[in-house]
Amino acid sequence: MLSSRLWSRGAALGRASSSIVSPTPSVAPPIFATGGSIASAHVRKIQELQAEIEGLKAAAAQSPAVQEKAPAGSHAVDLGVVRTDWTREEIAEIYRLPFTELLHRASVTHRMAFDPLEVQRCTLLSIKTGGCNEDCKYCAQSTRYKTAVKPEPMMSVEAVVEAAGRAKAAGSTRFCMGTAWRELGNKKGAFGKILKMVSEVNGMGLEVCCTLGMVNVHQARQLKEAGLTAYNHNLDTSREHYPSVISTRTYDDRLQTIKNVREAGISVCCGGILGLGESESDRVGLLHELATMEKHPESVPVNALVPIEGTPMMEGGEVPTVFQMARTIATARIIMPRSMVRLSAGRMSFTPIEQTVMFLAGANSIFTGDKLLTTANPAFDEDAKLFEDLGLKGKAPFTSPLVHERATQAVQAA
Ligand code: SAM
Ligand code: DTB
Ligand code: SF4
Repeated sequence: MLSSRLWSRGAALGRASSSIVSPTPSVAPPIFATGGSIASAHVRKIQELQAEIEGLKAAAAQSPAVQEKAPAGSHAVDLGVVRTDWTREEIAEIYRLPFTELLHRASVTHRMAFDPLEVQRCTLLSIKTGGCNEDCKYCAQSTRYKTAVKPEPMMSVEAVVEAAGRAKAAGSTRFCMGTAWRELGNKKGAFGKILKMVSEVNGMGLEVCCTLGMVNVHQARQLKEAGLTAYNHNLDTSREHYPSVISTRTYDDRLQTIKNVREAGISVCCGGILGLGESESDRVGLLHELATMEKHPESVPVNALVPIEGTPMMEGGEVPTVFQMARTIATARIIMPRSMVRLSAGRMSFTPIEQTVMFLAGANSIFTGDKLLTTANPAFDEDAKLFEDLGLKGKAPFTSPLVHERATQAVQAA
Protein backbone atom coordinates (compact mmCIF):
# COMPACT_ATOMS: atom_id res chain seq x y z
CA MET A 1 0.00 0.00 0.00
CA LEU A 2 1.35 3.42 -0.90
CA SER A 3 1.83 5.58 2.12
CA SER A 4 -0.65 8.42 2.40
CA ARG A 5 0.99 11.77 2.01
CA LEU A 6 0.18 14.94 3.76
CA TRP A 7 1.56 18.37 3.86
CA SER A 8 0.29 21.26 5.87
CA ARG A 9 1.45 24.04 8.02
CA GLY A 10 0.74 25.70 11.34
CA ALA A 11 -2.76 26.67 12.29
CA ALA A 12 -4.07 25.99 8.79
CA LEU A 13 -3.54 22.32 9.42
CA GLY A 14 -5.90 22.40 12.36
CA ARG A 15 -8.55 23.77 10.04
CA ALA A 16 -7.85 21.16 7.43
CA SER A 17 -7.91 18.28 9.83
CA SER A 18 -11.18 19.29 11.39
CA SER A 19 -12.85 19.88 8.04
CA ILE A 20 -11.87 16.59 6.47
CA VAL A 21 -13.48 14.51 9.20
CA SER A 22 -16.95 15.64 8.18
CA PRO A 23 -19.04 12.48 8.13
CA THR A 24 -19.67 11.71 4.49
CA PRO A 25 -22.03 8.82 3.83
CA SER A 26 -20.45 6.41 1.38
CA VAL A 27 -23.07 6.21 -1.36
CA ALA A 28 -21.18 7.44 -4.41
CA PRO A 29 -18.13 5.63 -5.77
CA PRO A 30 -14.77 6.00 -4.02
CA ILE A 31 -12.63 8.92 -5.09
CA PHE A 32 -9.18 7.55 -4.54
CA ALA A 33 -7.41 4.37 -5.49
CA THR A 34 -4.56 3.15 -3.35
CA GLY A 35 -1.67 1.30 -4.96
CA GLY A 36 -3.85 0.57 -8.00
CA SER A 37 -6.79 -0.95 -6.13
CA ILE A 38 -9.90 1.07 -5.41
CA ALA A 39 -10.27 2.03 -1.77
CA SER A 40 -13.78 1.17 -0.77
CA ALA A 41 -13.86 3.13 2.48
CA HIS A 42 -13.04 6.68 1.66
CA VAL A 43 -14.09 7.91 5.08
CA ARG A 44 -12.02 5.30 6.90
CA LYS A 45 -8.98 6.44 4.99
CA ILE A 46 -9.58 10.01 6.04
CA GLN A 47 -9.83 8.90 9.66
CA GLU A 48 -6.60 6.93 9.35
CA LEU A 49 -4.94 10.10 8.21
CA GLN A 50 -5.82 11.91 11.41
CA ALA A 51 -3.17 10.03 13.33
CA GLU A 52 -0.64 10.67 10.64
CA ILE A 53 -1.44 14.38 10.64
CA GLU A 54 -0.11 14.88 14.14
CA GLY A 55 3.29 13.39 13.32
CA LEU A 56 3.65 15.23 10.05
CA LYS A 57 2.55 18.50 11.62
CA ALA A 58 5.58 18.36 13.88
CA ALA A 59 7.86 17.47 10.96
CA ALA A 60 6.47 20.28 8.82
CA ALA A 61 7.02 22.81 11.58
CA GLN A 62 10.67 21.79 11.83
CA SER A 63 11.49 21.90 8.14
CA PRO A 64 12.64 25.33 6.95
CA ALA A 65 13.06 23.99 3.42
CA VAL A 66 9.40 23.12 3.30
CA GLN A 67 8.30 26.34 4.90
CA GLU A 68 10.18 28.30 2.28
CA LYS A 69 8.24 26.56 -0.45
CA ALA A 70 5.03 26.52 1.46
CA PRO A 71 2.35 28.98 0.41
CA ALA A 72 1.35 30.93 3.52
CA GLY A 73 -1.93 29.84 5.02
CA SER A 74 -2.68 27.03 2.62
CA HIS A 75 -3.22 23.45 3.49
CA ALA A 76 -3.27 20.26 1.54
CA VAL A 77 -4.00 16.68 2.26
CA ASP A 78 -3.01 14.28 -0.46
CA LEU A 79 -4.84 11.00 -0.05
CA GLY A 80 -2.73 8.59 -2.04
CA VAL A 81 -3.23 7.98 -5.74
CA VAL A 82 -5.99 9.87 -7.49
CA ARG A 83 -8.26 7.64 -9.55
CA THR A 84 -8.11 7.71 -13.34
CA ASP A 85 -10.28 4.63 -13.84
CA TRP A 86 -13.70 6.23 -13.48
CA THR A 87 -16.53 4.72 -15.47
CA ARG A 88 -19.04 6.93 -17.19
CA GLU A 89 -21.77 5.40 -15.01
CA GLU A 90 -19.93 6.30 -11.81
CA ILE A 91 -19.51 9.88 -12.99
CA ALA A 92 -23.17 10.10 -13.99
CA GLU A 93 -24.12 8.81 -10.53
CA ILE A 94 -22.13 11.60 -8.90
CA TYR A 95 -23.45 14.23 -11.33
CA ARG A 96 -27.03 13.25 -10.50
CA LEU A 97 -26.69 13.24 -6.71
CA PRO A 98 -29.22 15.43 -4.89
CA PHE A 99 -27.84 18.93 -5.35
CA THR A 100 -27.05 19.75 -1.72
CA GLU A 101 -25.42 16.35 -1.23
CA LEU A 102 -23.30 16.87 -4.34
CA LEU A 103 -22.18 20.27 -3.08
CA HIS A 104 -21.32 18.84 0.33
CA ARG A 105 -19.17 16.10 -1.15
CA ALA A 106 -17.44 18.53 -3.48
CA SER A 107 -16.78 20.81 -0.51
CA VAL A 108 -15.25 18.01 1.53
CA THR A 109 -13.07 16.93 -1.39
CA HIS A 110 -12.03 20.51 -2.10
CA ARG A 111 -10.55 20.78 1.39
CA MET A 112 -8.39 17.71 0.91
CA ALA A 113 -6.15 19.35 -1.65
CA PHE A 114 -6.76 23.09 -1.44
CA ASP A 115 -7.49 25.94 0.87
CA PRO A 116 -11.13 26.57 -0.13
CA LEU A 117 -10.80 30.27 0.66
CA GLU A 118 -8.20 30.70 -2.06
CA VAL A 119 -9.45 31.55 -5.53
CA GLN A 120 -6.84 32.27 -8.16
CA ARG A 121 -7.22 35.42 -10.22
CA CYS A 122 -6.10 34.97 -13.80
CA THR A 123 -5.93 37.36 -16.72
CA LEU A 124 -6.58 36.59 -20.38
CA LEU A 125 -5.12 38.48 -23.30
CA SER A 126 -5.88 37.94 -26.96
CA ILE A 127 -2.47 38.51 -28.52
CA LYS A 128 -3.70 37.70 -32.05
CA THR A 129 -7.36 38.39 -32.54
CA GLY A 130 -9.75 37.20 -35.26
CA GLY A 131 -9.34 35.78 -38.75
CA CYS A 132 -9.39 32.12 -37.67
CA ASN A 133 -10.33 29.62 -40.38
CA GLU A 134 -11.77 26.98 -38.03
CA ASP A 135 -15.55 26.59 -37.81
CA CYS A 136 -16.11 26.31 -34.01
CA LYS A 137 -19.81 27.21 -33.91
CA TYR A 138 -19.54 29.29 -30.74
CA CYS A 139 -16.56 31.47 -31.66
CA ALA A 140 -16.49 35.20 -32.34
CA GLN A 141 -13.12 34.86 -34.08
CA SER A 142 -14.01 32.42 -36.83
CA THR A 143 -14.04 33.86 -40.38
CA ARG A 144 -16.94 31.54 -41.19
CA TYR A 145 -19.40 33.76 -39.32
CA LYS A 146 -20.30 37.45 -39.53
CA THR A 147 -19.44 38.72 -36.06
CA ALA A 148 -18.33 42.08 -34.71
CA VAL A 149 -14.71 40.89 -34.33
CA LYS A 150 -12.32 42.15 -36.98
CA PRO A 151 -8.91 40.51 -37.56
CA GLU A 152 -6.02 42.34 -35.94
CA PRO A 153 -2.25 41.89 -36.26
CA MET A 154 -0.29 40.17 -33.52
CA MET A 155 0.47 42.37 -30.50
CA SER A 156 4.03 43.52 -29.82
CA VAL A 157 6.10 41.91 -27.08
CA GLU A 158 6.26 45.26 -25.25
CA ALA A 159 2.47 45.71 -25.24
CA VAL A 160 1.98 42.19 -23.92
CA VAL A 161 4.55 42.65 -21.16
CA GLU A 162 2.85 45.91 -20.19
CA ALA A 163 -0.52 44.14 -19.98
CA ALA A 164 1.00 41.40 -17.84
CA GLY A 165 2.41 44.04 -15.50
CA ARG A 166 -1.06 45.57 -15.10
CA ALA A 167 -2.55 42.14 -14.48
CA LYS A 168 0.03 41.39 -11.80
CA ALA A 169 -0.55 44.77 -10.14
CA ALA A 170 -4.28 43.95 -10.08
CA GLY A 171 -3.65 40.70 -8.21
CA SER A 172 -3.54 38.16 -11.04
CA THR A 173 -1.08 35.33 -10.60
CA ARG A 174 -1.63 33.61 -13.94
CA PHE A 175 -1.47 35.26 -17.35
CA CYS A 176 -2.98 33.48 -20.35
CA MET A 177 -2.26 34.49 -23.94
CA GLY A 178 -4.54 33.36 -26.75
CA THR A 179 -4.28 33.37 -30.54
CA ALA A 180 -7.13 32.84 -33.03
CA TRP A 181 -5.34 30.02 -34.78
CA ARG A 182 -6.18 26.48 -35.79
CA GLU A 183 -2.54 25.61 -35.11
CA LEU A 184 0.82 27.16 -34.48
CA GLY A 185 2.01 25.51 -37.72
CA ASN A 186 4.90 27.14 -39.51
CA LYS A 187 4.47 30.68 -38.16
CA LYS A 188 8.14 31.09 -37.30
CA GLY A 189 8.23 34.88 -36.79
CA ALA A 190 5.12 34.90 -34.63
CA PHE A 191 6.38 31.93 -32.63
CA GLY A 192 9.68 33.70 -31.94
CA LYS A 193 7.71 36.63 -30.50
CA ILE A 194 5.55 34.34 -28.42
CA LEU A 195 8.61 32.62 -26.94
CA LYS A 196 9.91 36.05 -25.95
CA MET A 197 6.54 36.97 -24.38
CA VAL A 198 6.48 33.70 -22.42
CA SER A 199 9.99 34.21 -21.14
CA GLU A 200 9.33 37.85 -20.12
CA VAL A 201 6.04 37.07 -18.34
CA ASN A 202 7.63 34.10 -16.60
CA GLY A 203 10.39 36.45 -15.43
CA MET A 204 7.72 38.55 -13.71
CA GLY A 205 6.90 35.66 -11.38
CA LEU A 206 3.54 34.90 -12.98
CA GLU A 207 2.27 31.52 -14.12
CA VAL A 208 2.19 31.74 -17.92
CA CYS A 209 -0.39 29.94 -20.03
CA CYS A 210 -0.78 29.92 -23.82
CA THR A 211 -3.60 28.76 -26.05
CA LEU A 212 -2.36 28.75 -29.64
CA GLY A 213 -4.30 25.88 -31.23
CA MET A 214 -2.58 22.66 -32.20
CA VAL A 215 1.15 22.27 -31.44
CA ASN A 216 3.63 19.45 -32.02
CA VAL A 217 6.06 18.08 -29.43
CA HIS A 218 8.97 20.08 -30.78
CA GLN A 219 7.03 23.34 -30.45
CA ALA A 220 5.79 22.36 -27.00
CA ARG A 221 9.38 21.72 -25.89
CA GLN A 222 10.41 25.19 -27.08
CA LEU A 223 7.54 26.72 -25.12
CA LYS A 224 8.59 24.77 -22.04
CA GLU A 225 12.16 25.94 -22.47
CA ALA A 226 10.96 29.55 -22.67
CA GLY A 227 9.23 29.15 -19.30
CA LEU A 228 5.64 28.21 -20.17
CA THR A 229 3.73 26.91 -17.15
CA ALA A 230 0.58 25.62 -18.81
CA TYR A 231 -1.04 25.08 -22.20
CA ASN A 232 -4.79 25.48 -22.69
CA HIS A 233 -6.44 23.25 -25.26
CA ASN A 234 -10.09 22.40 -24.63
CA LEU A 235 -12.05 19.32 -25.63
CA ASP A 236 -15.15 21.53 -25.33
CA THR A 237 -17.73 18.71 -25.10
CA SER A 238 -18.18 14.92 -25.33
CA ARG A 239 -16.70 12.92 -28.19
CA GLU A 240 -20.21 12.24 -29.55
CA HIS A 241 -21.38 15.85 -29.50
CA TYR A 242 -18.11 17.32 -30.78
CA PRO A 243 -18.89 16.90 -34.54
CA SER A 244 -22.06 18.98 -34.08
CA VAL A 245 -19.90 21.86 -32.82
CA ILE A 246 -16.70 21.71 -34.89
CA SER A 247 -16.05 19.97 -38.22
CA THR A 248 -12.62 21.28 -39.19
CA ARG A 249 -10.66 19.14 -36.73
CA THR A 250 -11.32 15.98 -34.74
CA TYR A 251 -11.49 15.06 -31.08
CA ASP A 252 -8.38 12.96 -31.60
CA ASP A 253 -6.53 16.00 -33.05
CA ARG A 254 -7.27 17.77 -29.77
CA LEU A 255 -6.10 14.80 -27.69
CA GLN A 256 -2.87 14.60 -29.70
CA THR A 257 -1.94 18.20 -28.87
CA ILE A 258 -2.68 17.54 -25.21
CA LYS A 259 -0.39 14.52 -25.39
CA ASN A 260 2.36 16.62 -27.02
CA VAL A 261 2.08 19.24 -24.30
CA ARG A 262 2.27 16.56 -21.59
CA GLU A 263 5.29 15.00 -23.23
CA ALA A 264 7.09 18.34 -23.10
CA GLY A 265 6.47 18.53 -19.34
CA ILE A 266 4.02 21.43 -19.54
CA SER A 267 1.04 21.50 -17.22
CA VAL A 268 -2.24 20.79 -19.06
CA CYS A 269 -5.28 23.09 -18.99
CA CYS A 270 -8.21 21.32 -20.61
CA GLY A 271 -11.95 21.67 -20.17
CA GLY A 272 -15.06 22.60 -22.04
CA ILE A 273 -18.08 24.79 -22.61
CA LEU A 274 -21.62 24.24 -21.35
CA GLY A 275 -24.51 25.49 -23.45
CA LEU A 276 -23.55 24.02 -26.83
CA GLY A 277 -26.87 22.19 -27.14
CA GLU A 278 -25.38 19.21 -25.31
CA SER A 279 -27.24 16.74 -23.11
CA GLU A 280 -26.46 15.79 -19.52
CA SER A 281 -24.82 12.66 -20.90
CA ASP A 282 -22.48 14.86 -23.00
CA ARG A 283 -21.41 16.81 -19.91
CA VAL A 284 -20.74 13.51 -18.15
CA GLY A 285 -18.90 12.31 -21.27
CA LEU A 286 -16.61 15.34 -21.26
CA LEU A 287 -15.85 14.85 -17.56
CA HIS A 288 -15.18 11.17 -18.17
CA GLU A 289 -12.75 11.97 -20.97
CA LEU A 290 -10.83 14.37 -18.68
CA ALA A 291 -10.87 12.18 -15.57
CA THR A 292 -9.61 9.10 -17.39
CA MET A 293 -6.59 10.75 -18.97
CA GLU A 294 -3.39 9.03 -17.85
CA LYS A 295 -2.83 12.09 -15.72
CA HIS A 296 -5.64 14.52 -14.94
CA PRO A 297 -5.29 17.99 -16.44
CA GLU A 298 -3.87 20.18 -13.68
CA SER A 299 -6.39 22.80 -14.75
CA VAL A 300 -9.99 22.27 -15.87
CA PRO A 301 -11.76 25.34 -17.23
CA VAL A 302 -15.55 25.19 -17.18
CA ASN A 303 -16.88 27.84 -19.58
CA ALA A 304 -20.50 28.90 -19.93
CA LEU A 305 -21.37 29.71 -23.53
CA VAL A 306 -21.06 33.42 -24.27
CA PRO A 307 -23.61 33.68 -27.07
CA ILE A 308 -22.09 35.61 -29.97
CA GLU A 309 -24.29 37.38 -32.51
CA GLY A 310 -23.66 35.88 -35.96
CA THR A 311 -22.46 32.45 -34.77
CA PRO A 312 -24.58 29.29 -35.11
CA MET A 313 -24.59 28.89 -31.31
CA MET A 314 -26.48 32.18 -30.95
CA GLU A 315 -29.51 30.14 -32.03
CA GLY A 316 -28.39 26.55 -31.49
CA GLY A 317 -26.93 27.02 -28.01
CA GLU A 318 -28.26 28.26 -24.71
CA VAL A 319 -26.62 29.78 -21.64
CA PRO A 320 -26.42 26.92 -19.11
CA THR A 321 -28.31 27.09 -15.83
CA VAL A 322 -26.55 27.66 -12.54
CA PHE A 323 -27.39 24.05 -11.65
CA GLN A 324 -25.79 22.66 -14.79
CA MET A 325 -22.67 24.74 -14.13
CA ALA A 326 -22.48 23.86 -10.44
CA ARG A 327 -23.13 20.15 -11.05
CA THR A 328 -20.37 20.05 -13.67
CA ILE A 329 -17.94 21.94 -11.43
CA ALA A 330 -18.75 19.82 -8.36
CA THR A 331 -18.39 16.57 -10.28
CA ALA A 332 -15.05 17.75 -11.71
CA ARG A 333 -13.92 18.66 -8.20
CA ILE A 334 -14.82 15.21 -6.84
CA ILE A 335 -13.36 13.10 -9.64
CA MET A 336 -10.25 15.27 -10.22
CA PRO A 337 -9.59 16.39 -6.65
CA ARG A 338 -6.16 17.87 -7.23
CA SER A 339 -7.01 19.89 -10.34
CA MET A 340 -7.71 23.59 -10.38
CA VAL A 341 -11.32 23.95 -11.53
CA ARG A 342 -11.70 27.27 -13.29
CA LEU A 343 -14.98 29.14 -13.56
CA SER A 344 -14.02 30.69 -16.88
CA ALA A 345 -16.04 32.38 -19.62
CA GLY A 346 -19.66 33.37 -19.17
CA ARG A 347 -19.70 34.83 -15.64
CA MET A 348 -21.66 37.84 -16.96
CA SER A 349 -24.68 35.52 -17.16
CA PHE A 350 -24.58 34.71 -13.44
CA THR A 351 -25.35 36.79 -10.37
CA PRO A 352 -22.81 37.04 -7.55
CA ILE A 353 -24.79 34.53 -5.49
CA GLU A 354 -24.93 32.09 -8.42
CA GLN A 355 -21.16 32.39 -8.77
CA THR A 356 -20.92 31.78 -5.03
CA VAL A 357 -22.70 28.45 -5.53
CA MET A 358 -20.01 27.62 -8.10
CA PHE A 359 -17.27 28.38 -5.56
CA LEU A 360 -19.09 26.16 -3.08
CA ALA A 361 -19.09 23.49 -5.76
CA GLY A 362 -15.31 23.67 -5.84
CA ALA A 363 -14.34 26.25 -8.46
CA ASN A 364 -11.10 27.87 -7.36
CA SER A 365 -10.14 30.23 -10.14
CA ILE A 366 -11.71 33.03 -12.18
CA PHE A 367 -10.61 35.38 -14.92
CA THR A 368 -10.60 38.96 -13.72
CA GLY A 369 -10.44 42.14 -15.78
CA ASP A 370 -13.08 43.70 -18.00
CA LYS A 371 -12.39 41.51 -21.02
CA LEU A 372 -11.87 37.81 -21.72
CA LEU A 373 -10.47 37.33 -25.24
CA THR A 374 -13.06 39.28 -27.20
CA THR A 375 -16.08 39.33 -24.86
CA ALA A 376 -17.00 41.15 -21.68
CA ASN A 377 -16.22 39.96 -18.15
CA PRO A 378 -17.46 41.35 -14.81
CA ALA A 379 -15.84 44.65 -13.82
CA PHE A 380 -12.75 44.38 -11.63
CA ASP A 381 -14.49 46.21 -8.76
CA GLU A 382 -17.46 43.84 -8.84
CA ASP A 383 -15.12 40.88 -8.41
CA ALA A 384 -13.22 42.65 -5.66
CA LYS A 385 -16.54 43.15 -3.85
CA LEU A 386 -17.45 39.49 -4.31
CA PHE A 387 -14.12 38.42 -2.83
CA GLU A 388 -14.68 40.76 0.10
CA ASP A 389 -18.27 39.64 0.69
CA LEU A 390 -17.22 35.99 0.64
CA GLY A 391 -13.97 36.43 2.57
CA LEU A 392 -12.02 34.92 -0.34
CA LYS A 393 -8.37 35.60 -0.96
CA GLY A 394 -6.24 35.37 -4.08
CA LYS A 395 -3.93 32.44 -4.71
CA ALA A 396 -0.18 32.84 -4.97
CA PRO A 397 1.42 31.59 -8.19
CA PHE A 398 2.86 28.08 -8.40
CA THR A 399 1.01 26.76 -5.35
CA SER A 400 -0.89 23.92 -6.95
CA PRO A 401 -1.09 20.60 -5.11
CA LEU A 402 1.80 19.42 -7.27
CA VAL A 403 4.00 21.86 -5.42
CA HIS A 404 2.49 20.58 -2.20
CA GLU A 405 3.43 17.10 -3.26
CA ARG A 406 7.08 18.14 -3.50
CA ALA A 407 6.79 19.84 -0.14
CA THR A 408 5.30 16.66 1.27
CA GLN A 409 8.20 14.63 0.04
CA ALA A 410 10.56 17.10 1.69
CA VAL A 411 8.63 16.74 4.94
CA GLN A 412 8.88 13.00 4.78
CA ALA A 413 12.59 13.17 4.05
CA ALA A 414 13.15 15.56 6.97
N1 SAM B 1 -7.74 29.00 -31.12
C1 SAM B 1 -7.33 28.30 -29.98
C2 SAM B 1 -8.19 27.10 -29.71
O1 SAM B 1 -9.30 27.04 -30.18
O2 SAM B 1 -7.72 26.20 -29.00
C3 SAM B 1 -7.25 29.14 -28.72
C4 SAM B 1 -8.30 30.21 -28.45
S1 SAM B 1 -9.94 29.62 -28.18
C5 SAM B 1 -10.87 31.10 -28.23
C6 SAM B 1 -9.93 29.08 -26.49
C7 SAM B 1 -11.20 28.47 -25.95
O3 SAM B 1 -12.13 29.49 -25.64
C8 SAM B 1 -11.99 27.55 -26.84
O4 SAM B 1 -11.45 26.26 -26.86
C9 SAM B 1 -13.35 27.54 -26.18
O5 SAM B 1 -13.43 26.49 -25.24
C10 SAM B 1 -13.40 28.91 -25.47
N2 SAM B 1 -14.41 29.79 -26.08
C11 SAM B 1 -14.30 30.41 -27.27
N3 SAM B 1 -15.41 31.11 -27.55
C12 SAM B 1 -16.25 30.93 -26.52
C13 SAM B 1 -17.57 31.38 -26.24
N4 SAM B 1 -18.25 32.14 -27.08
N5 SAM B 1 -18.13 31.01 -25.08
C14 SAM B 1 -17.46 30.23 -24.20
N6 SAM B 1 -16.22 29.76 -24.43
C15 SAM B 1 -15.62 30.10 -25.57
C1 DTB C 1 -10.87 28.79 -21.62
O1 DTB C 1 -11.27 27.62 -21.39
N1 DTB C 1 -11.60 29.88 -21.54
C2 DTB C 1 -10.85 31.04 -21.92
C3 DTB C 1 -9.43 30.46 -22.08
N2 DTB C 1 -9.64 29.07 -21.96
C4 DTB C 1 -8.63 30.80 -23.24
C5 DTB C 1 -11.37 31.64 -23.20
C6 DTB C 1 -12.72 32.20 -23.06
C7 DTB C 1 -13.09 32.87 -24.35
C8 DTB C 1 -14.44 33.49 -24.26
C9 DTB C 1 -14.87 34.08 -25.52
C10 DTB C 1 -14.15 35.31 -25.93
O2 DTB C 1 -13.86 36.22 -25.10
O3 DTB C 1 -13.92 35.46 -27.15
FE1 SF4 D 1 -10.37 29.47 -34.04
FE2 SF4 D 1 -10.00 28.79 -31.49
FE3 SF4 D 1 -12.15 30.25 -32.26
FE4 SF4 D 1 -12.01 27.70 -32.94
S1 SF4 D 1 -12.14 28.51 -30.84
S2 SF4 D 1 -12.59 29.42 -34.29
S3 SF4 D 1 -9.83 27.45 -33.28
S4 SF4 D 1 -10.03 30.88 -32.33
